[in-house]
Amino acid sequence: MQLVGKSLIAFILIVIVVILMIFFSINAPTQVLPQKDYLQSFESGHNFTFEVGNHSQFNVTFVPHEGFGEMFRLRWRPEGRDVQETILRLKQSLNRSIEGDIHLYIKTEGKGGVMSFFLTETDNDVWIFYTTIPMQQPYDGDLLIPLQNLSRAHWSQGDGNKSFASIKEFAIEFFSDGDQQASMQVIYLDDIFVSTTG
Ligand SMILES: [Ca+2]
Ligand SMILES: [Ca+2]
Repeated sequence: MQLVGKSLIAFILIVIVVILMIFFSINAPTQVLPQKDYLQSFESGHNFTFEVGNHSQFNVTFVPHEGFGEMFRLRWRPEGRDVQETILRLKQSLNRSIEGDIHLYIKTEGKGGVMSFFLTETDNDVWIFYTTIPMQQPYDGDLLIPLQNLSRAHWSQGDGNKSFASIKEFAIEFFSDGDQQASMQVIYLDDIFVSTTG
């Protein structure tokens, strides 16, 4: 009889726990994920233009990216010794404001060089972010580019005031120079977006 009583109590406790688990799973606060405001997902309209240095060769294809449709595959062969010779720049026209940090997916082999990302205002101020992080060693993931880390490029022609209210172009470039020599490598890009919390 005592055993039956203990089993009953155990059963009732289990029922209570299960009811509580169901209750809290239904009422759990939904996580607020950042929304992706895409600049480029490489799904359609591959509307990039390229600028290429004299000693830079490249080949572009689009390949499957599991869960993300297609991605941009760049085979880059920089043979010169300075920025002007080796640069490979992808540019895309925009007509919009940018109101959050930039994210992009990048996968590299880590064979050197420098990467930069920049936004050009309609007044021709250029705001740029340089990094060697995905270039110095193999990288596979999201790269965050905080808007506040963009600084004015020396070739800017605008009023010098930083404003992202009217952006006419974004660009991503890779180059090799004396300090950060790059060799032939394959780089993948995808999922270029502005994060918003709306
Ligand atoms: Ca994609
Ligand atoms: Ca400006």
